[in-house]
Amino acid sequence: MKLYYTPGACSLSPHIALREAGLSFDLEKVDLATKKTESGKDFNTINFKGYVPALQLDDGSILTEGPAIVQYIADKAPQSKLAPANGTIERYRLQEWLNFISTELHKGFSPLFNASYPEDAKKIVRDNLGKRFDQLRAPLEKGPFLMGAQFTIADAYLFTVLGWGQWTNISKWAWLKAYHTRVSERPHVQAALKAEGLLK
Ligand SMILES: N[C@@H](CCC(=O)N[C@@H](CS)C(=O)NCC(=O)O)C(=O)O
Repeated sequence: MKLYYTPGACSLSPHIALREAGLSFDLEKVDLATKKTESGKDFNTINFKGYVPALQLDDGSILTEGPAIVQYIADKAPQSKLAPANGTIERYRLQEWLNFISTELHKGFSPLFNASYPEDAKKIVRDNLGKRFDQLRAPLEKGPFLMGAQFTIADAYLFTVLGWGQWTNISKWAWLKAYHTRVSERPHVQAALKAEGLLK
């Protein structure tokens, strides 16, 4: 498999999942500004949507959309317990979290990355994100992970999104800060951050 990624972007979530799952994979960096990959390919021909993450499977086909990719990875390595078994209520609980992170947090952040978005509108965006961060207090204080004792792909995704703290300063939310530190200390998370050049 090969993961197309951009350092620190939402592709960090499947990158962490691949390492936590113990699967072998290659990485190829994508420059989102030019849509060129590090080997010189036009990324739009790999993912017509033009965004990371994109996972090239062993048969050469491409899987996109972070929540689908991380579930594929987890199901390739069931012994890693990165996702509860398909068909169980716990699996739907996991999907409930993936959807929350994707639609309420990940896409909630997007306007903050947009230089042409007006500053007063960005304040509303930050306030909305803040409400979602408040709602994470109970599950994260209970923790240690989103779904309890077991680290799952939802944690890889939430950790990734919370890493965009330069836009919101998550340290104002003690439970987010503690959780982010807890996840960042995992050896496979450290390895992913190093491989993306985000850690020395
Ligand atoms: N719906 C997609 C969104 C992916 C996405 O937002 N990727 C961002 C990085 S975090 C990106 O590559 N943006 C560049 C672009 O859209 O041109 C998913 O969940 O995988």
